[in-house]
Amino acid sequence: MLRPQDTTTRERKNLNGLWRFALDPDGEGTPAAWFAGPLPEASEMAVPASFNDIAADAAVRDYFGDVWYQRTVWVPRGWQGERIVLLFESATHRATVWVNDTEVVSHEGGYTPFEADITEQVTPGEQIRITVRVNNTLHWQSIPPGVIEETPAGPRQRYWHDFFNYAGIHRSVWLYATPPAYIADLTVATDLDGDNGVVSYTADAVAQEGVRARAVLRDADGAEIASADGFRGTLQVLNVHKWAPGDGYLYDLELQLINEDDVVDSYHQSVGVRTVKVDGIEFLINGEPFYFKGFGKHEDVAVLGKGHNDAYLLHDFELLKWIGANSFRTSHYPYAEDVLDYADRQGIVLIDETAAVGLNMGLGGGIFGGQGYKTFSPDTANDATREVHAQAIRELIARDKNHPSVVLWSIANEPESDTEGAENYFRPLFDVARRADPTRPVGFVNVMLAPHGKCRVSQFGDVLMLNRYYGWYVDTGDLEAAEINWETELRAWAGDGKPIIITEYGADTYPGLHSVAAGSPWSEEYQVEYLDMNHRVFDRIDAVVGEHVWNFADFTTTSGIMRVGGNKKGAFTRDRQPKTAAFALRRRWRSDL
Ligand code: GCB
Repeated sequence: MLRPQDTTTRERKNLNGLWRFALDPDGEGTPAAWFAGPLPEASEMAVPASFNDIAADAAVRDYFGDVWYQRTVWVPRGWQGERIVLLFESATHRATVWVNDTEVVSHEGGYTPFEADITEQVTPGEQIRITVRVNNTLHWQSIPPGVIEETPAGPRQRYWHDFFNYAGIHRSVWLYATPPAYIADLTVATDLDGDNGVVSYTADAVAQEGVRARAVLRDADGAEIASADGFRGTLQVLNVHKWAPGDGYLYDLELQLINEDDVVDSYHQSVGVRTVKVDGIEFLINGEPFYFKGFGKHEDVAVLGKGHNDAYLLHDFELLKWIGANSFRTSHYPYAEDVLDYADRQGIVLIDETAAVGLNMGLGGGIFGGQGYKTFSPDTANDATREVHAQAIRELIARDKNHPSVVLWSIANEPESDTEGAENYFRPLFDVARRADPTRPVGFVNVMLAPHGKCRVSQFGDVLMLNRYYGWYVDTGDLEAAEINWETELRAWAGDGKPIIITEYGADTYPGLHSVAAGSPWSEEYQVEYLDMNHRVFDRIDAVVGEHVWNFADFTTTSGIMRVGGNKKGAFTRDRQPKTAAFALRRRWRSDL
């Protein structure tokens, strides 16, 4: 699936704005066919946004089940004879879509796009009604998982990940038109050959008889530098300007479908020419050792929840630049595609993660209240869950494969990984990722409960990604003990001979809480001492090739005795003001100051 764009042969219409909206707590909408007419008793809802925090109403905030979105739209009258498609960049966690009275598509998974060819359902120049049933319930066969538990006060949604279950239509919705013969997919891979670059491409087209393909590569100034004929080919880039961390130089690859001498479809793909390789304990970008400096982030802001917002996108990247970060992880789900496009242009490096988070009843019991479930079993995370997980990996890679910023796939965050069930669950998932993308390393993020010697899944990864909280969840307030214990564990991992990225380390910090007493958890001073201790350990171990502080900014979670208005491990507050630790990180990461 290609992202909609305007080209000489394509046109798109953005459907963001206010949609009609209704909760459906009694599940009436489907049997009563709410899609067949105006939504009954509808209010209005912003798209893109999470619906949870828009209303000042706990019943909306904590709602789970079906919600309905609806709007009408005029199909542009110039689209006669075109193929017309309706695309959602995401709907969390699943959706079914109707155009007028006809169901056109259903999709599982809250963070990847889906589309429907609606050419047969619409007439250019006429109005259509689009109705979407979004469902945000988490269960054992969803990624991420959850359960509905009966309580004396009624059913409650429980889940085991540490961020609020924001839901709704979080990203743009598009109506777009292509010619009937169209480019359906395009994959690029790049390599370096001395001073020159190599761009290989493969295109799929739904083509009419006699249509041929042509690829044209232009530099950032628009000058044509190479071209090739065919649905697959290789282009040489003399004296290539490489894509590199901090230098988001992009070429433009235009793929054309040509009938006789007419270009019948044209699609543009930006291309960053770079290589990624793991070699021993090194993580190489363009053959040079790369050290990850940055954060695990979240898509999480006031009012919008997980709704994409361009102003926050730019501001967050400005703060990354200010603090000297060169990378982040899309913890714990695929982010909006605008984020990846911008990272490409800014030369920010990404670890791209699926939404497989919370597959760990050890943590569920320990931190978020006793659950009494077994993670992997026929009744809990099972073969059907794994198939949903596999599909989530395929959809992530299909969407993000052409982004030079993405250098590593993370197929899960902190799953149970010290049992036979975990090993059997994960082994085939690594194969799924490698088949979908043979060009990038693959890993998963290991949890403290599965330390070196116990973890049975890290053997499958090209890179070790570790989340560790020595000095926070263990050795709380005792950074001397934490330093010894952390170094001991890390040295054991270093013995595996793979690069290690510390994908999380962090301490909750209440902004404005200060203490002159060393070792005072929650204070701004303790966050700095805690980070300093970690950095001393990392700097002593060669295999450590990266440090991602948890988290870039404070974020919303479910309520609980471990959380004070959310998770407070941000270097920045939720409204992006720096804590003392932000200045300390800036001093460590910015060599130019
Ligand atoms: C973790 C999780 C992350 C949590 C974090 C914490 O290990 O990966 O989702 O928010 O710990 O702060 O406890």
